[in-house]
Order: sequence, then C-alpha cells, then structure tokens
Amino acid sequence: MSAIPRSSEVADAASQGVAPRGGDNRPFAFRHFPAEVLRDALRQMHLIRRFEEGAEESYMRGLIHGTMHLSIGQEASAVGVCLPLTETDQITSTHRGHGHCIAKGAEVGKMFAEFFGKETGYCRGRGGSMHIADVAKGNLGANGIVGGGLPIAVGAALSMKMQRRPDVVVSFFGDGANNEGAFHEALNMASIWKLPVVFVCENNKYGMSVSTERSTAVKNIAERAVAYAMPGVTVDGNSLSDVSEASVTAIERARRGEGPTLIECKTYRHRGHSKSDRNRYRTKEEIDDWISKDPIGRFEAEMLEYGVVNAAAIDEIRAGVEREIAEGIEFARNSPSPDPSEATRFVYTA
Ligand SMILES: Cc1ncc(C[n+]2csc(CCOP(=O)(O)OP(=O)(O)O)c2C)c(N)n1
Ligand SMILES: [Mg+2]
Repeated sequence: MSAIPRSSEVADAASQGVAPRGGDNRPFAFRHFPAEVLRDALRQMHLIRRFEEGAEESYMRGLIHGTMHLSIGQEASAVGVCLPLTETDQITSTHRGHGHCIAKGAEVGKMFAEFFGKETGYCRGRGGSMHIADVAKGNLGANGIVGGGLPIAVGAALSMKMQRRPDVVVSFFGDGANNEGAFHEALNMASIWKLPVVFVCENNKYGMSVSTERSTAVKNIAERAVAYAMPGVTVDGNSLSDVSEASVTAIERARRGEGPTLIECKTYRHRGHSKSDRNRYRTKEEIDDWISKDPIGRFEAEMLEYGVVNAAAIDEIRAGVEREIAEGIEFARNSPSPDPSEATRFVYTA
C-alpha cells in the first residue's frame, strides 16, 4: 500500500496555506536544478516506489522466487545522490538496490525480467533482485555482501584517476556496513590517494533487527570521516533537496581531484528487512512516524509550493509511471526463460 497522499490533496493544502515563494529562500535543489530536472526526479521517485510495489505484488502472485529487500521510504536518497551524476560516472549498490539502479537510468522492464528469471533481464535472469548490474549505464552492480561494494568503488575510482577521466564513483551502503573492515579500508585508501569517490551511507536505523544505537559507537556515522581526513556530512535523507546539496558538493570536490567525502543520509525503510521480517524489533508508532515523513509526499508538496508543477502535472507523472510499470511487467512475463542447458553460462566473466 502506498502511503503517499494524492497530489490533489497536497495541492489543496498548498493553495489554502502557503503562497508560492521564490528567490533565495527556496531549498537548494530548487535554486540549483532546472524545473525539468526536478520533474524528472519526482518521476524517478514514483518509478522506484511503484517498481517495488509491483515487485511485491508479483512476489505474492508467485511470479518471483527467493527474497527481496525493498527501499520504499528511501527514494530521496537514491535519486538525490544520483541527480548530479553523468552517464559515465559509476555507482556500486547494495542488497537494497532497486532505487539506485533506477536512479542511474535502468529500464524497469529489464529489471522485472531479471526478477522473473527471464533471458531478457539485466543479467539474463541469472542474478535476480540482489545482483542487478547495468555496466553500460555506469551501474557496477548490486551486492549481496554487506560492505562488498565499497572496495569495488575504490578500485573503479583508482582506474578513473589513472586514466585521467573526469568521472566519479558513488558507493551506496547501509549503516550495517560501517562496522565492516571493508568500509574502513576503503575510506582510508580513497583518502590517501585522493580518489574521486563519494561514500553514501543510507542509515535507515537498522541492520536487519539491530539498531545503530546498539551496533555503532558514534552517534552519526558521518563522524567516521574524521579518522580518514575527509569531509563527513549527515543529512535528512528524506529530503531530496538536502541530499542533492550534499551530493553536488561531494561530486564537485571529487571531480576537482580533492578526494572522497562521506555522506550519511538518515532515512527509514517502511517495509521489513526482507520478505521474512516480522517487525518485532520496532514499534508501529515508529513506522507510522516515518511514513508521515515520506520523501515523495514531501517533495511533491515542495514542488507545488515553489510552482514547479501543478496538481495536473503530478497526476500526469503518476499516470506515466503506472503505464511504464504495467508495460514492464508485461514485457517480463512474455519474455522467454533461459534454456536449462545454459544455466551455467553468463555467470562468470573472464
Ligand atoms: C558480510 C555480510 N555479513 C552479513 C550478511 C547478512 N546480511 C544481509 S543484509 C544485512 C543487514 C545490512 O544492514 P544495512 O547495511 O544497514 O543495510 P539495510 O538492510 O538496512 O539496507 C546482513 C547482516 C551479509 N549479507 N554479508
Ligand atoms: Mg540499515
């Protein structure tokens, strides 16, 4: 179930309350990005939300096997971070990576096909939810190993530096990864070699059922940056604008050759850790409180307030996303399954 208020409700609230403002009081994203980029950011956030709801429904109907980790509630982090990236910039992702994948330009039809185990999927149906990669678009892949993407990002950034390319690498990871050795090794190496990499910790308060208060010695994970002599910044991960501001600053710094940054996006997953989670470690009140801070509803309200869209334009965006999702599921359902005799092909690359 989607918790986003209908755009007409938001529009009514905005028209009865605050008049559109302009000038320097607007949040960063509204000053920095053109209107069409902001409208596309909203479309992407809806696309991620509806993709995951579609995946959840398909799972219930037995079209998807195994498990999956949904990022519903975390869309502002994926989209806000990727907003300043070019096609040749790269990302590494996590087990909760559908949003990163879409924000870096993936097609939902090929993603559904991968979920359904079809030959037309991003990894020819061999990978599934946790192993989607789209190298042509700069997505080096999701990763089932907690912290696994961090050293890969550092290697990719070293390669960019050695080739004198102007590109940067963004490494997404969860709060659970910040206590892994790979996190500390990656940050240290990126700092001493001033590599063009941005570390983005999506702190959704839990690693499975363990809260960050119980697992992590520092209050804000961004404080870890001090130990590796790089900037560390904690932002409201449910604010598209705040996330994009941190991302623009870090990416510009990396492109100038000044090295890495650690960004911590404080956010929340509305759903359980995976399909088998019974939510015994958190309260309904906590979940409801975060649902009321839903990043999509917040961004829509801001878009209306600053006159970037009207209610009709939002409805059009939603309708376009619905069509794209329906077509994507249809494409995946009608796609061929791999031939069982080829099950071991396309699994390793030489
Ligand atoms: C190295 C490693 N250890 C443990 C696991 C099991 N595991 C899968 S997801 C997860 C929790 C990860 O939490 P976090 O990094 O906060 O990401 P989130 O699930 O909250 O997005 C764990 C412990 C794993 N996949 N890899
Ligand atoms: Mg977490």
